[in-house]
Amino acid sequence: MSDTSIIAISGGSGSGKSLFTQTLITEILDSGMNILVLCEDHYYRDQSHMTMDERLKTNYDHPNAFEHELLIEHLLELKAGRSIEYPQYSFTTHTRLAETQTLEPASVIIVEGIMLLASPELLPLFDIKVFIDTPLDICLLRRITRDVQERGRTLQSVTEQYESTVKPMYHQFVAPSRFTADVVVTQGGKNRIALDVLKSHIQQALHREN
Ligand code: UZR
Ligand code: MG
Repeated sequence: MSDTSIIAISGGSGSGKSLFTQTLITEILDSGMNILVLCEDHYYRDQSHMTMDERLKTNYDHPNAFEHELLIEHLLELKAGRSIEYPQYSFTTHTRLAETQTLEPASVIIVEGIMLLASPELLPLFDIKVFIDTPLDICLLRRITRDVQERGRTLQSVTEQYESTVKPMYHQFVAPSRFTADVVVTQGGKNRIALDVLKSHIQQALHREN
């Protein structure tokens, strides 16, 4: 399984990375292909040894918040044709759950997350680097809705986090990482042309395997 294609999809929080990835995957799976998606979010460091107060002060928008060493190890394992134990992370307790999910290798792997292209040690692993380029005000609006509905946050906590870490770290790490990308996508999951280009690239990679 040395011909594994790894595609990184990055961009700010709320930029539409997950939607773009899901749209791509759904369309490819419809055509019966075998493809695996990993989310960088699952690799947030476990903080069970900290108090809740300390956990709330963690900067989750910094590359060091992620256990990228483990993500690298997992990508290499999958490339070597071996399964991995995919970590599960809780955004409510800010800790890793005890159970993991066993994931089997696939010839195309999509990884999505905010710091993928801002971490030089990860870059050599990616065959295609995609950056979802969405204006920050749109990211914020999406993030408010999502964090309140899906991640159990209050409007006040979302606003505070946004000002203290999300926005400054976006400018420090995420926005400059755009320049390492092979493809920059505007309009997120609504960009039909970008979806089609990536889809046909993935389908070619899958056909080469067979
Ligand atoms: P996406 N995050 C949390 O709010 N709590 C955690 O325990 C871990 C992460 C947030 C993080 C980042 N930041 O902006 C976002 N803050 O999750 C990344 N503040 O997730 O790319 O899915 O938006
Ligand atoms: Mg997401």
